[in-house]
Amino acid sequence: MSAFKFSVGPWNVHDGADTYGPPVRQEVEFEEKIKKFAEMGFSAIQFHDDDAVPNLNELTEEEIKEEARKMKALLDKYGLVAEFVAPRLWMDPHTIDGGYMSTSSKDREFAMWRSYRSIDIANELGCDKIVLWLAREGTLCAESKSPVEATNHLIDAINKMLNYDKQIKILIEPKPNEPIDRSICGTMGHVLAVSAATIDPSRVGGLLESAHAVLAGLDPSHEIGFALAMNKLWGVHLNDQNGLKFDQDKSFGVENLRQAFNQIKVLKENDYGRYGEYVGLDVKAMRTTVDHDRYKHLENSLKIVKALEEKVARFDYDYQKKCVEARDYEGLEMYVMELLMGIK
Ligand code: XLS
Ligand code: MG
Repeated sequence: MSAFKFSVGPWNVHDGADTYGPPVRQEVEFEEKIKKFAEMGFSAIQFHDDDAVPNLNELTEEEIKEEARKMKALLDKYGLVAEFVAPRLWMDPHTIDGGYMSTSSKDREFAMWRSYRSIDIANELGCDKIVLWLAREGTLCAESKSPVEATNHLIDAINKMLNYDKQIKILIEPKPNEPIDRSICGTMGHVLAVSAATIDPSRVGGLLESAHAVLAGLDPSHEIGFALAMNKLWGVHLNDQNGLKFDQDKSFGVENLRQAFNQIKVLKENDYGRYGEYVGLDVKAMRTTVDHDRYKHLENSLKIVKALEEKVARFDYDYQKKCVEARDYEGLEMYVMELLMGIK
């Protein structure tokens, strides 16, 4: 039994196309995906605005709300809820050079239109969280934008969202690079500084994705811990990453089990989820995965989270204390390794 409630995004089951090659699996219908997610034990769905309302650029504001209501009915059918809505600005031809930080005022207006629509969709879906993964917010050519202006554009954009809806909460999902070269908001520290600079810091927090922290050269459990200490950890995307390369979104724990253990440990020690927060997965199947295994990476990630929850429950805090008192960190480290290897 897990202490957590789990969430997943429909993009976590995908056709396997990447920058270098075409699809390798059949796409599955949205309804089939969420039916399977419910069977697997997920209780919430993460949405991009256009996952919830496809082709929303072509629709009026009323039509968008109407479509979102249909999506809500579909979620109800499977006993699922929406965790958040994220404007998918990086995919749009209007925001090739970013949205909120674009040098074009037209693009910035478009980014706000999509953000307001995301808030409308969230309201129809019955959730109060907007996630900003700031994929193209930063520079490809360092001299093309002022980092000062770009940061202020982001703060302005968040203030406008906070004004548009007095209940909505904004969760920034930091990432240091990719697809952008130099991001403006790369770590939890950046997120909290931006939060503090907005008109209502109490409604601006963070969502930590493990792989993004690794890409910033940081340990995800420390990023999680830092945000928890500030009461700003409102979401997590657990996954894994093999070093500093493209964002891999590997199954949770498959590259660095000790680091994965410490993420679960810090979440459990601090009773993460007590305000209804979800443990989200953001994992990709390998390109070689065959059609009928398309959910395996999700099943494996859930299994690993739950197995690590058990390891945390068995963690011997008395022994840890003794080791710390004796400064026997070699002993403590070996104890953790033995626990993870199943020797203890
Ligand atoms: C991509 C991001 C994305 C967000 C939601 O790297 O993690 O999946 O979680 O927009
Ligand atoms: Mg993510």
